[in-house]
Amino acid sequence: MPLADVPREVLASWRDLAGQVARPLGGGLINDTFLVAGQRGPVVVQRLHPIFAGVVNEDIEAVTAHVAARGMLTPRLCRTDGGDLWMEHDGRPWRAQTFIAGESIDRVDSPVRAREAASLVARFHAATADLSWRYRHVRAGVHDTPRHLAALARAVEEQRAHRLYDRVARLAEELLVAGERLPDLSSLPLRHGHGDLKISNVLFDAGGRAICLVDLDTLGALIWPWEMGDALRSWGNPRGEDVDDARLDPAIFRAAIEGYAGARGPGSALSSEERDALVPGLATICLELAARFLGDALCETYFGWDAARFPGRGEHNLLRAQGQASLWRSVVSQAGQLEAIVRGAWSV
Ligand code: GN1
Ligand code: MG
Repeated sequence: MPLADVPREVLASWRDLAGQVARPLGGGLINDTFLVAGQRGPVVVQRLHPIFAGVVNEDIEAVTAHVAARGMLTPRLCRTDGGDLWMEHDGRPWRAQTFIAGESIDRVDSPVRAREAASLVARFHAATADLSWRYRHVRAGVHDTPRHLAALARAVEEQRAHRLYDRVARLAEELLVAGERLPDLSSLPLRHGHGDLKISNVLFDAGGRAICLVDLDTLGALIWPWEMGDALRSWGNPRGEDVDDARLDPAIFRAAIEGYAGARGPGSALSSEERDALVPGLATICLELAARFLGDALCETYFGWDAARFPGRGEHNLLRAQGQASLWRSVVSQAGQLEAIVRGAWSV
């Protein structure tokens, strides 16, 4: 259950926040997020979802300190009065971060927007290319697609009495069959990445410039096609995640790729193997997220949902799964054209 308020014992850990007013903030599906009117300005306070251990904040501190030193705008952790990066309350980690005023959007409304986001991400990747850091919080199997597909197969096997079973099982069969032909990208190098570059995690200023990345719990070492595939499945889908019929817009895709290639800069070159894996990686991420939503349509334990619009968590996640599955079909059917865009962007 999302929390409605920040417990007073939590706020008491920061002198600046003690006794101040908190209000819920943002549309993330995982953590509970609040904006607190600190005495020295607004601060974002979050209770982390159980999948994240408090030690993830050491990773956030290392990466944000590194990119801030290179002149990038980024949220920074606010240490508690005791000097810690987070505190524990009722067995759950809480933390405070500086608030950056900016606009968070759920859907990309134009190619220009995608170009902007991509250019910021390219600068972030360039800024972290020389960071030497071993991540303390490693979420095993984040993009282990076979593992996510196996979890879906298990849910279908175990939840035959579920009210949505027939609709879930039909789509699951299609995804599981496609999942038998996944590309093998295991030889590609790991790079520092954000890990969850959906468009709502990119803040824009009033003039439409992308100014910083937020939602940093997924920072980690991952292959570039997962990082950018996850970005593009969000940015390239102007209809968003709450529709049953999405498609990948090639004009937005092109703008993002060209924006990224143009801003990446020297000294952090990508190999042709990494670039060639981008479109297969994008298709795989769409399939994977479809499988994750679909499994949760039966299990009803993980993704947040909108009780005002759906009768249950299962119904919302089934719709999301249908949306990501249609996006995956759209990517597969346009793969040749998308691959040509990637080749073109790096050949100029
Ligand atoms: C979740 O928490 P949020 O909204 O940033 C999820 C991502 C999914 C995304 C789909 C830790 O992200 O993997 O791509 O929903 N985060 C986690 O909207 O599972
Ligand atoms: Mg996230």
